Amino acid sequence: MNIPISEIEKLKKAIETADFIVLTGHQNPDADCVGANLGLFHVLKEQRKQVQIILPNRFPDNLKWMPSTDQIVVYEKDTELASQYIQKADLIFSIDYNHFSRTGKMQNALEQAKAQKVIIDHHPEPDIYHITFSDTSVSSASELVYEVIKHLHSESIVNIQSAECLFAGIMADTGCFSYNSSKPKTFLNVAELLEKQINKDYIKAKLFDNYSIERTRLMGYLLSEKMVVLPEFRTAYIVLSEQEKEKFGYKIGDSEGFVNLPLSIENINFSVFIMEHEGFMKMSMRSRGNFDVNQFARKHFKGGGHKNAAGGKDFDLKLLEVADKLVSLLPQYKEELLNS
Ligand SMILES: [Mn+2]
Repeated sequence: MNIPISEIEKLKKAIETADFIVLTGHQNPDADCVGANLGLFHVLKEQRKQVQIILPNRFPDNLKWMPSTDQIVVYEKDTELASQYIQKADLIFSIDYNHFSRTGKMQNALEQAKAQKVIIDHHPEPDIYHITFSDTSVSSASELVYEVIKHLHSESIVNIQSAECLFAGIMADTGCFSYNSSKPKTFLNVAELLEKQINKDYIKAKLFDNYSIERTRLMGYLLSEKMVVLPEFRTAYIVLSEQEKEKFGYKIGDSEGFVNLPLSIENINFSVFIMEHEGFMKMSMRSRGNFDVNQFARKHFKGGGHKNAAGGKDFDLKLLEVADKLVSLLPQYKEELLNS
């Protein structure tokens, strides 16, 4: 794991001298993002630091159980207050994202802030920060935060609240330890978090067995009526319209995980989920093996992410046109898709 000691020394000093610290996450924060932020938050609190988490927009309801989520400020909701905190901060962390543009409307405020800026992230090609912890091979931002904390202090400073949040982040970003989790180190770290007496089964249930009836019915509908499988490209995709979202009482976060479903089909290496979302088309992509969806999303759909998990968007095309564009691109990747 890439934890440069020089960066640890810089961060140690920066935390010591900072009077006010702001932690931030990306737009549409997920469990890893919220868990990593809170994991660090609880440790900094333990050190009696003044610290505030600011997220660009609201996080899914099934993360509310994490200790101290009630203290998170949402920029979209409390813009004035959030801006004041950002201006006042001596130290700002970018956690689980690689560029301020990933924070939506918060971007400007962050760019103009006078604070020293630290990144702790596992996405490729991070922007330039004062202090950098970037490792694409790590399971999750939460695990990277845990490693940074251990290098700054020792694991003894991690309290149960912090451990619960970090564990949740790792569990979520690895799909319950099914991907991004082949390294023994991840399991060693998880073992240490379990030593803190966290309730693993409770966290698993909160993250994965906490869906609404509507979401479960929507999933059934998408799989039976909407999934298009293209065996010749080892690809499958699903499109979801605004109208269908309404019909199934869609709530923010409901589509979380849908993109993974087609990958459970034998020989499917590439899965895409396309959804109408607030006037544009939002895409999620997943792949198995060598097919690089980060490159694919960057090149064709104004997006990016990781090699096997990425997102994209389109502001011009209609829902079915995005699907057509996707299908039209597949022949040039045929070789890669078949050998992925
Ligand atoms: Mn993450």
